[in-house]
Amino acid sequence: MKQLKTTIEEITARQIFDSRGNPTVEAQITLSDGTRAIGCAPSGASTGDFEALELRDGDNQYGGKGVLKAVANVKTQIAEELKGRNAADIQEIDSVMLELDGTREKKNLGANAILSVSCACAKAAAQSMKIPLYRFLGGINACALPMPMMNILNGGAHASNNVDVQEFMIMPIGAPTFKECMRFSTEIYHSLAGLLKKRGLAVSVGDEGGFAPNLGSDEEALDCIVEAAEKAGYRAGTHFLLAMDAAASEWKTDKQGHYRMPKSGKEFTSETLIDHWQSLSDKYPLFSLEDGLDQEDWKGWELLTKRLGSKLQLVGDDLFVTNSERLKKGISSGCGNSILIKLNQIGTVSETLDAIKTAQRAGYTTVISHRSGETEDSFIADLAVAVNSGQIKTGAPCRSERVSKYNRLLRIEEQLGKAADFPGTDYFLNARGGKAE
Ligand code: 2PG
Ligand code: MG
Repeated sequence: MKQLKTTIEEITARQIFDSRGNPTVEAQITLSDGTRAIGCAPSGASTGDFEALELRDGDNQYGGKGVLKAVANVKTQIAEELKGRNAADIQEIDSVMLELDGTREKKNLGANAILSVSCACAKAAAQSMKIPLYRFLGGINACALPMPMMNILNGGAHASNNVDVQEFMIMPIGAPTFKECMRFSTEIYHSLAGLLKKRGLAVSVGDEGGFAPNLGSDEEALDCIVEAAEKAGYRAGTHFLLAMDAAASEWKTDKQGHYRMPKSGKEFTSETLIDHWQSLSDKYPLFSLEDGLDQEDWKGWELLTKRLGSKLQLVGDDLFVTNSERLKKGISSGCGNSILIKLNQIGTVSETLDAIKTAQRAGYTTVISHRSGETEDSFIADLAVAVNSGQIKTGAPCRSERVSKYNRLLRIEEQLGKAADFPGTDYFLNARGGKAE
């Protein structure tokens, strides 16, 4: 093989820790020109059943959550196969690892091992070429800053309060720039803290940095946000829209199409849950609903999309798991109109790009996302700009593993200068038939 500046000279890995204090994999690539870069695997709590496998040691250390086997796989099998190859050829790098693993779920090497190497190669190649990561991944057309979906109130599997919906988010669509998005959102976030405190409610935060108070209902959560925003000078439906991730796969029971919320004990069928979402979207300026139904409730998703698809962005997270095959099934049966993109659900950069391409071709929106267990790696910020996704979900403006992505986007916006593009108010108000209010 020809020796290039981006030829891989050395690959190593180590066990580091994520934002929940659980072990995760960090891979390190050294190129022949001396460039060195790392890639870190994130980790979910409300994971979809069809995600690629996160390899855990399952022994008596770290409650079985150690990743030393995955680390060893990077240092031995993966390193042996990849040394001497071109790190800039991500498709080739990924396909070599896929072949080496040989399973659909990536269960031999572990998706955490494979992804950390895939990301580290992309970062090393960009660094060696002296271009930003978003430019390496997306080329000269990479210029759109994403609208943040900022998760300011946490529940579900991400918090130990009594709230069943996992994420209540704000989208500051009235902001003209990404920088202004951060101002709108942080002002609302701090106002929410003040409102909760005044009501004697907890202001401790959940896994993604949003507050995690005990509340009586979904409506109460949304009311708190709307009121706090008003106090800060922002109007729902004008300055910001609302978004929710129900993570309803966590509510499924043994009976198909039957749901029980684990905390409140409230029960629903697919139809009555859709009625619930409809009534919330009638009452509040809701733009986006993620995982409103379970990952196996395809019939329910069809109905949900028929009933609310023209009004709401219906995001498939556990439903699609960043998997082009599952996404194609959803597209052909009319399930959802948007996909959540999480690199570690599928396990390689190139398969992630493929899922994004499949979605964009079908007119599905893409929301680039973090995991609830994150590291300081800000790869997804660059990815969002690279594919002009237009939306990013990366938690509250609190906790450094969340803020590192927002801060990276601030730097990118500044770097792009006049070339920075931003899907502003009109796009979001018109996207769902102008029915935001
Ligand atoms: C989600 C994510 C991220 P987790 O459900 O969308 O917010 O949570 O990483 O726990 O799957
Ligand atoms: Mg989700």
